Amino acid sequence: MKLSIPIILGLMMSFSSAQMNAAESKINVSHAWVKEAPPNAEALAGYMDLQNQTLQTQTLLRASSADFKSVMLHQTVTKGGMAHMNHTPLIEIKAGSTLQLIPGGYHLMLMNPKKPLRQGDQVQITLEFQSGLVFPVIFRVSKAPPK
Ligand SMILES: [Cu+2]
Repeated sequence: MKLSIPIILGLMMSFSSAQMNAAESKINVSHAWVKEAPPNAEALAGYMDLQNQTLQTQTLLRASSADFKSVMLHQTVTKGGMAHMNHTPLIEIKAGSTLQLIPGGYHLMLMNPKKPLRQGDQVQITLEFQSGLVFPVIFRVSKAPPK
């Protein structure tokens, strides 16, 4: 028993320092999903939660995917009871905060899917941030937001 304690402590310490290193340089993405659309839809919408675990504002500049002809950053704004979609050049996530891309707000506009996408399918979308962070995210196609 006594012999195993330093080993456990060592494991715990290396685990927490690895987590801290990741937290210093990471943006955590969760609830990444694409809303299922009718088979002939020219555009689908992608949503996710972007948790900025870094100490700086992170700015999403671009998204791209081999599964679509193009990907744009969009924002839905409601004016006088009418919803409009605007192209937005960037999406900012403040340090230590979470920004949600959700129906009625920011979203990824996914143009011309290269194959039919049904509930349960997955697509990979690469996110590019101003800081130089670039990483792929797996989005699940679904009729409704993930829980
Ligand atoms: Cu849009």
